Amino acid sequence: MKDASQALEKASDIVVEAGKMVRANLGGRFSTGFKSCPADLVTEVDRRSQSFILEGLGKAFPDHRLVAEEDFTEDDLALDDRPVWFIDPLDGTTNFVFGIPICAVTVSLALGGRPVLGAVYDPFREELFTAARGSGSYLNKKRIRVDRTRKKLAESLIATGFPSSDRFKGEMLRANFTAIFSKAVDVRAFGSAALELAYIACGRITGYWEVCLRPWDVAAGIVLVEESGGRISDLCGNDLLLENHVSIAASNGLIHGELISDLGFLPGSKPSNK
Ligand code: 2AM
Ligand code: CA
Repeated sequence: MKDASQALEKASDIVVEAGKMVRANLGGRFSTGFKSCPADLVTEVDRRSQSFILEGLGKAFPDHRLVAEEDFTEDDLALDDRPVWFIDPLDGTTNFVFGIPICAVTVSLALGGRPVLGAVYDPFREELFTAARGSGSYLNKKRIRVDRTRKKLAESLIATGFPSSDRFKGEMLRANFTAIFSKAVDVRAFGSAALELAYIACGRITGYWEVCLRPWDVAAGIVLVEESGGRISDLCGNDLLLENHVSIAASNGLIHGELISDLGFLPGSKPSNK
């Protein structure tokens, strides 16, 4: 394998190029279909972006596995020791379909179920977020850090997301929304997990959680958050693995315990929204 900084540079070039194509198509005419259910959207732009990324990464890293959102099997997600790139060719597809310019292109390299580097590109703001283990996190090549000034949920801006598939809505509703909404300064749902994690990394939001995501939604963001001094865990505060479905909590580190405790996924916590 080429060294990490070369791999990150290649990944960055690829997401920026793919992102330009995504930007050029926002608000234009493109065909749209659905996957697991009518709310789970995919467009020809997702597929075009994916083809471009697969070709670029495939040429640069012929020995690596490539796992991409629009063309995977559950077996592709089994953890093994081979290097694997997780590819989300358009994160925020629902925003894109509705003409909302909040989307990203993201790729991340993982080893043994642990992401080691990643890039998230927001083509509408021309913001490129990059991180590699041990080398810090960057926004357009400037070092970024989580917001260490906010130490309590009551001072925090929290983000979350809502699953498109009905089968995950029960899991989403286990969260104690009442506790979070009543304590936090405010709550956002931007519709792109990759960008929400990048926003934690650069201090724009303080905490985030979401249930039943996929590895490509979060892999780059995990490195970004951890390399900028933040914390990542599952919804009970345990270490997170990039399994088939990923339920994630992320924060500046300082509010993490309070976020986990108030979310109410810990054994013995009572759901309050039913
Ligand atoms: P996507 O736009 O690439 O599909 C929004 O809350 C977040 O959830 C986005 O990152 C979105 O990624 C992701 N998401 C949407 N549908 C999903 C699904 N069926 N499985 C996993 N993640 C999904
Ligand atoms: Ca996607």
